Amino acid sequence: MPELLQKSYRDQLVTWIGKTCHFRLLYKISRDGCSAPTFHQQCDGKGATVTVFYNTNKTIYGGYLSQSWNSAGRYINDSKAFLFRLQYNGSSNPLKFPVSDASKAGYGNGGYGPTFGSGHDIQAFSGQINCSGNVFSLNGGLSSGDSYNLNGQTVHTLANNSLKVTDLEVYRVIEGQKQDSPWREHLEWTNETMQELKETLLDYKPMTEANKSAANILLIGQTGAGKSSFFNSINSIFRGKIINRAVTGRSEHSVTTMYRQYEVKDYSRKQFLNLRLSDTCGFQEESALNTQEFVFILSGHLPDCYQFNPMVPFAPDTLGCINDPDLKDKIHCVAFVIDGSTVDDMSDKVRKQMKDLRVRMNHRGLPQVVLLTNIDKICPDVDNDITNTFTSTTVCDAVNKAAEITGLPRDHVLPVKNYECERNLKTAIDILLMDALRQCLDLADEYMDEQLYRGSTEKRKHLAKD
Ligand SMILES: Nc1nc2c(ncn2[C@@H]2O[C@H](COP(=O)(O)OP(=O)(O)O)[C@@H](O)[C@H]2O)c(=O)[nH]1
Ligand SMILES: [Mg+2]
Repeated sequence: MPELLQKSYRDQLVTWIGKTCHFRLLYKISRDGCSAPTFHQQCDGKGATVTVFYNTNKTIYGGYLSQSWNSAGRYINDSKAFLFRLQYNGSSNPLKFPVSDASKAGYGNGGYGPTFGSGHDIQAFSGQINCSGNVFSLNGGLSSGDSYNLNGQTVHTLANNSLKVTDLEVYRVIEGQKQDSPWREHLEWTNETMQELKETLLDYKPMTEANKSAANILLIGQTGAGKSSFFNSINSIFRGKIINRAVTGRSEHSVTTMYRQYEVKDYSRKQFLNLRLSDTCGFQEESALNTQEFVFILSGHLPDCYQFNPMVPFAPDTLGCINDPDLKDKIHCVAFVIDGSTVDDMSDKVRKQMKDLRVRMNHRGLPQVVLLTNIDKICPDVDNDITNTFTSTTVCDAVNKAAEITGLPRDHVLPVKNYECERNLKTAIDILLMDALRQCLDLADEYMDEQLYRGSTEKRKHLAKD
């Protein structure tokens, strides 16, 4: 059964109450039955409430108490209480009536429903009322001006002098903005979370047996999607301030023309993290990324700082080629970097390129994620405050779209916001970025584990044969 109190009336009540708050339905007679015990069971001791009557004349009226309801037969002292009318005979017509005798603002009686004022200004009902048709003929009473100042209005203009209602709702008034339920579970947006993530990444050690190894994460995607920015953002977090090591920017052609394996240094511990982020040239409309070159990257043949040359693709006899790469040289996780603001109009050509690459990766059992960037650009709420990421339906839609395009499961699509023009680091941005990186490392570890296991069983088979 839907809540009847519409947005504009909620906003009006918030204005009258005078502080940021929202409402949670506690009791509704069409849903819970119209009975005094039920009302008290669900509403006593819950703090501030609004009670709203919807009568058959389409007039909406009621009362606000900043103090809890009780069943003790006691008046409720409340200087902030008021009665109100929101709608009269079907038209919006808001009026507020402040309490004039605060000591009798409400009346808590176990045998009564919601009751306001001595006399009483509004007594909803006593005992139990059955519904006839859709109408509850409440057996209470209206008597204007006992403990509230009606400013010249009467029970007729407040409520058509009618307690024949289609519904009556009691809402709890909760301070602060409403938190919509998130579309994905997420970490808390606190400094502690940020510190914990930082330490997890600092303490990270990959599963390879080689001593000086690191997890290799390859960033691929369209030019301008935010690959270099992602590396810069991660680097900035561990640097403690915003810096731009990898060249970023939008241009016709990819700014990055070199294969770079970036290490991340932590400046507080003065050590490198055990991970490398590999930045490639972006794939573009005109020149499809050479698939063979891509496979060389995955298998660890390309040296750091290799300069791509579209005229002469990389080959095993290219100077600097790593000839016999082992697990530590290979890529352990691939992150497709996708611009969240253009995910809707990604060309068929780019989609096809991605699909082709995915075939190669799947063949190797290589884990893949999507880093969905620019989420600040698609949703003003997120732009204002990154902690809105997982309640933003726009971001949720973009995540779904990216999952559909890539064929990856939705929970492998990780929304991030890169640092681009900020002057200072921000906790929530850090959390989103580091959590995405942590998930890449988890997948990289799984892959390495699998490869090591395969390697050792093959070795054993080999030994058995000898
Ligand atoms: N607003 C916003 N801008 C971004 C984000 N990520 C990257 N950019 C900007 O997009 C442009 C291209 O990014 P870049 O990292 O060079 O893309 P690359 O070609 O994939 O390396 C730069 O001007 C960045 O500042 C993001 O999450 N939000
Ligand atoms: Mg780049």
